Amino acid sequence: MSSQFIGKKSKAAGGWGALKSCGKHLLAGGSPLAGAKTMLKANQPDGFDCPGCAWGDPEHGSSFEFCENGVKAVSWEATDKRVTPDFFAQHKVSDLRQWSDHDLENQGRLTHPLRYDATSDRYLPVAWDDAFNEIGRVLNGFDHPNRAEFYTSGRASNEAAFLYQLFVRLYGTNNFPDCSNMCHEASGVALRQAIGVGKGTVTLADFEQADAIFVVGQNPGTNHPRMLGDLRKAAMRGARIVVFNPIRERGLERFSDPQDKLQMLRGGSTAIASDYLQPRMGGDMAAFRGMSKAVFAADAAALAAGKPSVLDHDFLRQHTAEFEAYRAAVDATSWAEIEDQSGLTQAEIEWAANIYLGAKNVICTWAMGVTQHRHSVITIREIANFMLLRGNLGRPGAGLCPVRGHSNVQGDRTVGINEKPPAAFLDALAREFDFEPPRADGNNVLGAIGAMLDGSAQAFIGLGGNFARATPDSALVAEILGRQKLTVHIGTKLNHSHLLPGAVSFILPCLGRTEIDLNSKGVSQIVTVEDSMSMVHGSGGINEPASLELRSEVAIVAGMAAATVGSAKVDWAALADDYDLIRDHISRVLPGFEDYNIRVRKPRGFYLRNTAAVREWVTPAGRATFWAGALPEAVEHQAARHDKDVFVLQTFRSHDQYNTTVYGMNDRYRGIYGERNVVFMNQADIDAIGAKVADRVDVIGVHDDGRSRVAADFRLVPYDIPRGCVAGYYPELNVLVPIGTAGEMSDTPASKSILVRFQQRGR
Ligand SMILES: Nc1nc2c(c(=O)[nH]1)N[C@H]1C(S)=C(S)[C@@H](COP(=O)(O)OP(=O)(O)OC[C@H]3O[C@@H](n4cnc5c(=O)[nH]c(N)nc54)[C@H](O)[C@@H]3O)O[C@H]1N2
Ligand SMILES: Nc1nc2c(c(=O)[nH]1)N[C@H]1C(S)=C(S)[C@@H](COP(=O)(O)OP(=O)(O)OC[C@H]3O[C@@H](n4cnc5c(=O)[nH]c(N)nc54)[C@H](O)[C@@H]3O)O[C@H]1N2
Ligand SMILES: [Mo]
Repeated sequence: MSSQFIGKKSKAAGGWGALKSCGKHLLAGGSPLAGAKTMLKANQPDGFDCPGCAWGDPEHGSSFEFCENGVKAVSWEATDKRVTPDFFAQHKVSDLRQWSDHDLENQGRLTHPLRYDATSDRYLPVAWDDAFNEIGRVLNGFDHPNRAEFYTSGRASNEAAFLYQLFVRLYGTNNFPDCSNMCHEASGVALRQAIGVGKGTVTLADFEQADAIFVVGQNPGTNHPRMLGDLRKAAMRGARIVVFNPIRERGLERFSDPQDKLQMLRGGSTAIASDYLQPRMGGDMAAFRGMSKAVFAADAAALAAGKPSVLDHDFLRQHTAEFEAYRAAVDATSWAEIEDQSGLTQAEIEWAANIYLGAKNVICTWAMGVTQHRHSVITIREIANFMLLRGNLGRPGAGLCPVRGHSNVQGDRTVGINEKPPAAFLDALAREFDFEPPRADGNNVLGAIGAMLDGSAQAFIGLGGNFARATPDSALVAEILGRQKLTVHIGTKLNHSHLLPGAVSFILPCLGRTEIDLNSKGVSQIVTVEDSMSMVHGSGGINEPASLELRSEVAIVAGMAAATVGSAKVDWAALADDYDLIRDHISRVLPGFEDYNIRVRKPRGFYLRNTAAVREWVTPAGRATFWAGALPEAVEHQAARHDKDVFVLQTFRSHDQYNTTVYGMNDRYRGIYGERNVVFMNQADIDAIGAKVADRVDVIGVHDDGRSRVAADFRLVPYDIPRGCVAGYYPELNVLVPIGTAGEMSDTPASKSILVRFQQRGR
């Protein structure tokens, strides 16, 4: 069996490999000079916001924050390749459905609005107004506005998202399935419960003052490369960086910063993680409970020795609720339970707790390795519990930091993309626009899938994204999208969701972040976005649009809205022609956005006040609140071990992809080349199932809900991962993620804890 796709792992993240890759991607974009110029304007005060990730921008620092994956995201959008009506004349939709994710998007930018023609099975060009009118006609033909689902992917700007939610609420529904339902939903839910605000409490400046940074369930080397620069600086001044990750991720081990010329010349690199713990998947809550237990034990020992307490009693007394209940819950949790569920030893956990105790200021960051499990909400509550013990919240150098994914996913939520909108927001909207918005909760992603499945929803409108590939049970979702009466996709590049047309179906191509957005007076417009650190800033494109037919997301939303709900309450055309007017509305609807138009034009924009960061607690108790529940009875790896053939699978990202966008077939940091159908497995497990390295297997879902799930023809790769745990790439493995097994209280698909077994092919 050939295993040529398994090669060397990069020695360190970043470095010359990253620069080489940048060059390649800038060249692939077409004119290299244009590509490089475009990159120089990314995340600069007078440029565009990088569509890569939601990590914050430094206030001072180099004029061009280098980031390999930022380059890929930008050159993928700023490509010279085009998907014109000719392309669709050549290819039937049913033929295109056989293409890979990579091949579809790699055809280039969509150029014309298109309508599906069932007779020829092709997309044909359509006039914008005809598309809008037809969309309005179908939407207005339903017996209830809840028949339609309005999805948002987190690239949409604040202006587009605000207008979209206004349109949809005027139409009459809160059906806002949103990519964050599959992403950081658990962080929002848990943090609102614990500290009264569903966002992180730190800014980039805090990373300069932290003595210890805990990085949990996150792979920044690939997904937030600019974060590595901040971690490296922290490591170099002696801060401890403690990683919790079942897999040894190269980018967390060593990083060679391309901004550091000397290091690049010497071929050196900086160790990032000072301490690397490998829990079993889903074991983080137990690990944090164990660290709290160790902190309480250290406190008891200190007091017994006549030394001061290691807890921050002033903070606990003044600012928290339920502390004693939490202490009792920790006491009641045994080390045996903790070790079994976390997959770590007491000694390892005590080691990490000692780092916490030795640090004055601690930051804890996390991402999908924490949020995409069944028990994510209580895991994040436990992280908050642990951080509260020593008052690591609301002071410089300390705090909680969920690292967001999409570049404006946080902003979209802020401006109203929310299936459970707060009453105060709806009240403000009602006042500003003089209408009665719907009050009943709408559907999230899983709710929308359920509604499309049982027929209660019959229309899908997507503001960006790739719903059919990003969602769980993707084969099923593909089938139900095709059953809709209306499907509309607003996007920049062709993807599989576009190829599942409903009875009436449109692809509406939009401008990307990098492109100039001119209004009727020839003035270029800016949009705004919010990063993970609650900084809101402007973004204006610099490239000529990919086609003269393209419209901005704002203009497309305005066009659909005018045709559907009319312009009596809102002058959609005027708003689309002057985004300042949209921002004026936002500034009157949302607290914190006063003088929006003035403040977003300042370099780096402005900071949205975060109550928890200044120790104001908007919780029912009026204080930061401990959660005093028990550990889950069993997480997946515990449930799985009763059957030696069952494994827990996590689905993550390779270095060459952006969610469902597959740039290339390599994953250099993990040593995989030219292949994506792989499963990373402990060598002992490969032996135990009687297989060999690079053997071909089918991965079979074993969630017990009567649905059969198979991902066919994957190859086994030995990897440093705990036994019983395996990993592979999203979106190829989404056929295995069950819609019925979701996060408790977050309803997030459990994409990091899927139960599977393996069937060797040809046996
Ligand atoms: N280049 C690039 N950048 C991106 C994206 C992209 O696809 N490509 N996607 C964007 C988006 S939308 C998001 S949400 C973020 C995603 O950023 P990440 O959360 O870093 O994304 P994943 O690749 O899913 O990686 C999850 C990590 O969690 C670990 N993990 C899995 N299960 C567990 C567990 O139970 N416990 C612990 N402690 N760790 C676990 C995995 O080994 C892996 O290292 O990145 C954003 N940025
Ligand atoms: N198994 C598994 N499933 C997952 C995850 C996982 O880790 N494992 N991660 C989940 C997470 S964290 C997320 S955020 C979701 C992501 O889900 P989505 O946000 O739905 O997916 P993306 O792949 O980011 O969307 C890519 C498409 O967006 C369009 N696009 C790109 N730029 C723009 C733009 O500027 N405007 C518009 N209108 N469209 C644009 C392009 O047409 C492109 O094809 O997937 C989730 N699904
Ligand atoms: Mo995400």
